[in-house]
Amino acid sequence: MLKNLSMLGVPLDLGQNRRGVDMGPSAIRYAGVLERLQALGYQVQDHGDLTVPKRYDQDIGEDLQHLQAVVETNRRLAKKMDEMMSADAFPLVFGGDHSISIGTLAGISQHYQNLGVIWYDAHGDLNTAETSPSGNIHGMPLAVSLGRGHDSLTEIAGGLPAIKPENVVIIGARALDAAEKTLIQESGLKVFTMHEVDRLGMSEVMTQTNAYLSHCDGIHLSLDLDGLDPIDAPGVGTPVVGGLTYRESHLAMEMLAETTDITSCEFVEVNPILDEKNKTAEAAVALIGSLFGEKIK
Ligand code: 5AB
Ligand code: MN
Ligand code: MN
Ligand code: MN
Repeated sequence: MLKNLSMLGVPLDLGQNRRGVDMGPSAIRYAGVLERLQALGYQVQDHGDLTVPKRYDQDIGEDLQHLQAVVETNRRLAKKMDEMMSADAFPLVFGGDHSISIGTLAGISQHYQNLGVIWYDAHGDLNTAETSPSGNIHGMPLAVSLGRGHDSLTEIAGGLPAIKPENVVIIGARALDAAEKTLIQESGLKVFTMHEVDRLGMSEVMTQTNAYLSHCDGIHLSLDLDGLDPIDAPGVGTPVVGGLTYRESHLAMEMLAETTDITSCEFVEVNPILDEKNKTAEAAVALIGSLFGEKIK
C-alpha cells in the first residue's frame, strides 16, 4: 500500500432524509483517525472537507430527492479524487451519506482499466428513480456507478459506467429491495449476503473475495457503517438488525491488509446525532487501523 495518504471529508446529508450524517467527517476526525494512521508510519495529507452546497428549495423531488445538490457535490468530488490520484496518494474519504460514492468512483475509475469494488453494506444501493421506495439517492450509488440511473448522475463519470458488474463484490447484504434482487440476478453481481457470511465464515468470504477480484488493477473499498450490526454501529440512518459484528469486520479489514491490494477507500453513513458516545465513528477508525496494517501483537 502507498505510504502517502490523502484524506478528505464529504459532509453531505442530502442523499437521505435524516439530519446529522454531514457531521460524520468531524466525528471520525475526533475519534483520532489522523493520529492512528501517523502511528502506523503513513504520511497523511488532510484535505479538509469538500464544500457542499446548501439544500435548494426547488430541489425536493419525489423520485430523486435533492438531485441538483447531490449532483453538484459529486461533480466536485470526482474532480478532487482525480487530483488526489494524479498526485500518487492513496485516497481515504469520509462521508457523509453513501451517495458520495457516485463521485469517488467517478473520479477514481478514470485511473484504472478494471477497478474492483468491495461494497460492505446492509443494502445493495442498486435502486434507480424508477425502483426506489424512498427517492433517497444514497440508495442508488452502486446502480449509478454501473451506469444505471438518471443521466445527470451517470454522466458524472463522463459517459461510460465507472465500474463493471463483474468487478463488484457486495458483503453483508440483508435488506435488498425486490428490484435490487432482480438486478443482482440479471447482472450477475457477486453478493455475500449474511446467509453466506453465516455459512462460510468471514475468513472464507474474504478469501473468495480476494480471488474473485484478482484480475482487477485497483480495488476500492466502500464501507457503509450500517454493514455492521447496530449493536456495534448504532450511529447510522438506516440500521438493519442481524449484521456483521465488530470482530468479523476487523477480520475482514485484516485480511484485506494482508492479501488484497486496496487502492482507495471510503467510510460512510456515520451519523453522530444518532450515535452513542461516538461509538460508530470509533468503530470506523478502529477498522481503518486494521485496514492500514495495525496488528494486535
Ligand atoms: B445506504 C433503501 N433500499 O433505497 C432505499 O445506507 C435503503 O447507503 C437505502 O445503504 C439505504 O431507500 C442506503 C430502502
Ligand atoms: Mn446501507
Ligand atoms: Mn450504503
Ligand atoms: Mn444508511
